[in-house]
Amino acid sequence: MITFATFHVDLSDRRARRVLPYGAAFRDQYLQMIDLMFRSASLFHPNCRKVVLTDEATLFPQNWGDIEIHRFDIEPKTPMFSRVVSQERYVQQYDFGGPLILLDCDMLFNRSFAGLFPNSDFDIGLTYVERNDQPLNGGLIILADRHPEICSQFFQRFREITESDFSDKHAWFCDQLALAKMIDLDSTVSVGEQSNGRRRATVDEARIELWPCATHNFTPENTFSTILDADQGSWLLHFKGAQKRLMPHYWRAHLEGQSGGGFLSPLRRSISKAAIFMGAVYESIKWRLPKRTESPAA
Ligand SMILES: [Mn+2]
Repeated sequence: MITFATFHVDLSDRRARRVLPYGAAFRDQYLQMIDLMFRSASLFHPNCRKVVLTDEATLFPQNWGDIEIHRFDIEPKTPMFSRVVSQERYVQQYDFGGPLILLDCDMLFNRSFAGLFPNSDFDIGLTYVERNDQPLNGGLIILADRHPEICSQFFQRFREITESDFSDKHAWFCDQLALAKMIDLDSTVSVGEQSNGRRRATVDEARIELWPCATHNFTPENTFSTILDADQGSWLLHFKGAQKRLMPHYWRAHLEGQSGGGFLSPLRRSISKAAIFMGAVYESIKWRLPKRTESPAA
């Protein structure tokens, strides 16, 4: 059984909002994203475990389906460092009765990750893009269940580097900078001719497998026209930054109702696709309107 663990702390109060470099999504929007992310996980991984790592204060709905809330004594004003701390503590207490996927909540599964584990002997799985400063995405960290001790040591090292080397980036980006320091993308090796971009590295004893973000952690363009059709190639869609607005539309048009949903399901899907189409039409004519400034992606 695969466990999916996301991280969320409520930053919607004014004090915490000062740490956000750009507009905070509202609390309810985050709860909706967590809900949809877990629904998509369940769609492709029946009977998976769903876990939210959080602080002592963040409120969640009572009896929130089968979602488990794990609370840690962490500082919400430094969300990315606090995420690494809670991930490390969770990994240390995890029973490794199956793989563990640590992921952002602004993501939708588009196919099953279960096949990754029997087909390779990695301990830690990550996704990368070819860029200099932060090539490894901190939003998706995959732990196989073969060597719990090695995974635990990797996370301890990960947290130590995040804490000591990037203390000025504890609000944002310390995790991705630490991963880049631990794993130099230029020194990773391609798995083979048919690798489709898959690469390998070793950190201490941990075997690291890297997949391209283009296939395993794909961020679509921030337009309705790019989500008119279901994505055929990507395993996981990552609605970073301003793209978050597209996530519920993609869910309703292309994923919801795949496992039944009753006789109204095709009708609801058609209505959702029509809404995306109207969004695309609006985008194609809005060149007359003042341009919105785009936020950097997180
Ligand atoms: Mn994200």
